[in-house]
Amino acid sequence: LGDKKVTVVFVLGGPGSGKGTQCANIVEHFGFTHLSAGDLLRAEIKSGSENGTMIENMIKEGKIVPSEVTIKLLKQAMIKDENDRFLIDGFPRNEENRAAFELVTKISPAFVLFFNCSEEEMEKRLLGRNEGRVDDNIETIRKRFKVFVESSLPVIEYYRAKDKVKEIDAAKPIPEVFEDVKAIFAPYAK
Ligand code: UP5
Ligand code: MG
Repeated sequence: LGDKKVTVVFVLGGPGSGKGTQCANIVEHFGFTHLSAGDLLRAEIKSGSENGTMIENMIKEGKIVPSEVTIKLLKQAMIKDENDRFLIDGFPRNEENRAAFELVTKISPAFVLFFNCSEEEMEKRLLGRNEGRVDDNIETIRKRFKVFVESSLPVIEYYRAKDKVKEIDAAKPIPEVFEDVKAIFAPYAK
């Protein structure tokens, strides 16, 4: 990012584990900027970009969009924002995402916040969300779970081996999960 020095926290966890919900709380209490990779990709579809159709098809199938597309959006968002603390939500989702982000941005995360939740609970939440997301149907949800286990969990294991993972029991009610999140972010209080 040129001269800009930033603090980045990767917020990871399965589909429906509560990443977006808790990021909103962290923004409010700790002054981070929330960058949801999924939200950036959905905005890219809406903007009518040339990649829009490709991105939409991949999201419908629960597949991981090519790194260069996602990284470009994340990088642009970090450059544009005056803040120097970012929550990157839902990225990196596979080993290739992780390695490419590091190579392109030279950023390594301060830590990884991992929301651990059972598939049974996540499925219930996603089916109840009702925000009209094209991937919140049972067929796509099952594909998302499979991609999470096969491609995204290894990224969490990579950071765990580096002692960078802070794991949270995300099956609890929202306020209780946030109590645990707050304890982790205490050193970042402004
Ligand atoms: N809820 C939240 N917390 C709760 C709690 N503790 N108890 C009870 N209910 C709770 O929450 C989901 C729902 O559960 C909400 O209704 C909420 O009120 C409730 P939310 O906070 O939205 O969960 P979140 O983890 O953010 O779920 P999301 O569906 O956004 O996760 P995904 O990781 O599946 O979605 P994302 O938007 O990150 O990615 C979507 C797709 O984009 C991917 O499948 C992929 O195709 C593509 N993508 C890429 O290709 N590359 C990327 O880098 C990122 C995305
Ligand atoms: Mg989300």
